[in-house]
Amino acid sequence: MASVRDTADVDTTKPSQQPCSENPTRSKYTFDTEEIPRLSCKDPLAEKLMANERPVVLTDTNLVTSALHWTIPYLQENIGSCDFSVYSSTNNKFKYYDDKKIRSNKDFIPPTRRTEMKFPDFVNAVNAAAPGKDRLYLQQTLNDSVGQRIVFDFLNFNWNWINEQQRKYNWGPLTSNLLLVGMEGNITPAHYDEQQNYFAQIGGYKRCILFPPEQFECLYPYPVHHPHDRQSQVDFDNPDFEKFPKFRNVKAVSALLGPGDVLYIPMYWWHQIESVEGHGMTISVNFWYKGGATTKVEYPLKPQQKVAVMRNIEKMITEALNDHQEVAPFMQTMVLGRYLPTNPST
Ligand code: QVW
Ligand code: ZN
Repeated sequence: MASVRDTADVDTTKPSQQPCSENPTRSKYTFDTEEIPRLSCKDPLAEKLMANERPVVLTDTNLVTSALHWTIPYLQENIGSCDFSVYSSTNNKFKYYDDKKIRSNKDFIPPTRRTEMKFPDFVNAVNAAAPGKDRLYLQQTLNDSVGQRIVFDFLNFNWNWINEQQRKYNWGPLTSNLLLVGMEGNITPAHYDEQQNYFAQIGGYKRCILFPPEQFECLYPYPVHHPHDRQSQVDFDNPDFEKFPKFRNVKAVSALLGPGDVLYIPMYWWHQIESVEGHGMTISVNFWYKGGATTKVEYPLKPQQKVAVMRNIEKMITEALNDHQEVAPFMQTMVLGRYLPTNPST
């Protein structure tokens, strides 16, 4: 359903900061959105934002300058004949699920299918795509089995800069670089990761919508044992406000990423990432790092630390009871009439 804001006037008095103009629809969603600052990585404000685990778009890191000549034909020519993980979806959403958690959730139907294919086969399948047909999204960890030209470009990423960030913010090791090649219109729905992320855009444009960890209650993540753990249960296109009333209170920050831009997605920050239509396929590489070890705990805990504590307690209860069905009544017994009124609706 169209909202009033869909037709909201765009302020034309200020020059647009955006590298490309999306269609006039300012927000197709039910919530308000503020722009994430776009700054030089040398700007003290950018450093302050990162030190405080706030998102920021860095425009001049040169992190992936060595890869800005990557196009679909260039990758096809040079990436080699190794297999790539490609997800297919019957709609535009690619909601992540944990294979390991399907066993104990027998009635779970995966919303996407994963296949392994060579890069040229992926390109052919993309070219054969049509309305009503499956969409595809390549999501493959970069490893040394790719062609030598790609390895060369990878080695010429601005490791100096990113290693310096890792040291400055006391992060753990780099765990992986995921290569993401997506069709226009593909959406990775809202979720949070338990890693720090420098998200680098190489080709095409992505709209990144973020929410801070304190909006946990408004975003209704699936139970920890569910294959969709860490994902929001809310369908942003058609939110069920009866089931998820606090989704009315969410407030987002967002950024439009173009080639060369790097978005810092702090650990535990919710993010939904959308490949913008009308600008071709999207190519991105992320840099996932383990969070820093907490040396001295200070109170009150930060919202993201509380999320971590909740996850651990939820896991302990689920494991101790050894039956998902028992978790809700157990937690009710623990709190109702003790920490909360007996009738949860009062
Ligand atoms: C996207 C993301 C990525 C989002 C997908 C990783 C599988 C992340 O980098 O570009 O579609 O969520 O954290
Ligand atoms: Zn993510």
